[in-house]
Amino acid sequence: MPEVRCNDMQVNVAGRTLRLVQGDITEQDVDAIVNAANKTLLGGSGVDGAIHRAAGPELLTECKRIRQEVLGGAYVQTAQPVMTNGYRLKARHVIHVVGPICGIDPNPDRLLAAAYRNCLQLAAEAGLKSVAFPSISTGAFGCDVRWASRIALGTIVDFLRGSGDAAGASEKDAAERIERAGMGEAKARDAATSHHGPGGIAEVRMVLFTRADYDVYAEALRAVLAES
Ligand code: AR6
Repeated sequence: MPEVRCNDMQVNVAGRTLRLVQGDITEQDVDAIVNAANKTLLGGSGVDGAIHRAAGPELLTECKRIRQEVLGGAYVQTAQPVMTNGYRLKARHVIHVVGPICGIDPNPDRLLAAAYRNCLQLAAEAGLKSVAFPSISTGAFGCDVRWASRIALGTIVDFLRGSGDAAGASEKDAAERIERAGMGEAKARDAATSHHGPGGIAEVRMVLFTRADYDVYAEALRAVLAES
C-alpha cells in the first residue's frame, strides 16, 4: 500500500499541510514519528510495540540510556516528550510521549493537548519539517476517539496558526528543553540556535490505524476548521 493515498484528507493551515492518513505509522517517511509511550519509556503493546519492532533493538538501548543518564532513573512525565533516533525506521527520529490514561489521570483534556503541543514544539525547536502522530491515548489508555480527535486536531491547528509559537522562548530555554528531551548538549545548542518555531514545520500527519478512526478524525477536522 502506498504511504499516502490520493484520497487522504489534506488541508492547508497557515501555509502548512495537515494530512490525515489511514495506515501504519512505522512506514511513514517523515522527519519524526510520535510514539504513544508509557512512563517507563521501555516499550509496550499497540503502536509502542510496533515502533520498537520496526526500529530494531537499538531503540530500546537508547531509551534505557535516556532513563538512566538523562532522567536519573525516574519515570517520564505525562505529556513531556523525549526524542530518540529512528534507527531502522524511515523516520530519522522518534518522539516518545505519554498521553493521559482516561478514567485515572485528572484533566485528561489538558494533558492530551499538552502532549501534542509539546511534541510539535520539540520538533520545531529541533528544526524538523514533518511529524506524524498516532491517535494518542485511544487504545490501551482508554480515551474516546471522538473526544481525542477534537483535542488532537484543535491543538495541531492552533499550533500551526502560531498560537503555540516556540519562538518566544529564549535559545537557552530551548536548548535546555531539548537536552532534557534526550539530545546531546552540543546538538541541543545547535538545534536551539537554528530557526525554530512553527514556521519550520511544513507538514503534520495524523496516522489512523483503522478506517473507523480515520472517519472520526475526518469529521473532527471538518468541525475544527468550521469552528475557527
Ligand atoms: N500505526 C498507527 N497507529 C497504530 C499502530 C500503528 N502501527 N498500532 C496501533 N495503533 P495504543 P495508548 C493505534 O494502545 O492508548 C502501550 O502499551 C491504535 O489503533 O498504542 O496511548 C504503551 O506502552 C490506537 O488508535 O496507545 C502504553 O502503555 C492508537 O494507536 C500504552 O499502550 C493508540 O493506541 C499507551 O496507550
